[in-house]
Amino acid sequence: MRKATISRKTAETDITVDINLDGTGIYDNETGVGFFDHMLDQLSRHALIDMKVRATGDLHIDDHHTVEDVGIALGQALTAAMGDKRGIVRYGSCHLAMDDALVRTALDLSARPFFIWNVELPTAKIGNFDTELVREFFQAFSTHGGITLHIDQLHGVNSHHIAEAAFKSVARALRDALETDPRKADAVPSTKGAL
Ligand SMILES: [Mn+2]
Repeated sequence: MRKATISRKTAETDITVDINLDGTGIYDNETGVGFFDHMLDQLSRHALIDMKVRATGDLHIDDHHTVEDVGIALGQALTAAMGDKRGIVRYGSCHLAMDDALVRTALDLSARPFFIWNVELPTAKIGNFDTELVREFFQAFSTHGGITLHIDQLHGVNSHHIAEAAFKSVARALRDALETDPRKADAVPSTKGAL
């Protein structure tokens, strides 16, 4: 089983993340930011990654540090759980439709963080949630997960749908990339021999 637990404490946030990449999408996420919990649940459920997140952050300031730092911790957990990446498919992509929203993700579990975010959320808020934090989360997750991550919005008018489609799209792409390649389960998927 590819599992990891990461605890990360700063003056701004105190976070514990528990993941199992070989799970079934069982989730239990409490960050104090309701919409963000809803998004983490999507990530877990559609990537089939068991995920437990507990975060206590300086929400009296705003949600920024909490969302960004969960992205950092989840990325670190992904890196730790993947280990040497032996046998994984490595690449994943997904066109994810959700009502008006259509979001495409293409990713490479390359250990070379690169982040493209071509998404415009039309409103500044979803409920109390600052929509700009969706980008901050994925930037942190890409950096610390060592993911080449391209997220492009093809359609969409509703911010909740676009954000949720982005999380689900990343989840499905991640699920595919993390699968074991049945034709090459014994090797690291790179001509370099290491990732
Ligand atoms: Mn929703």
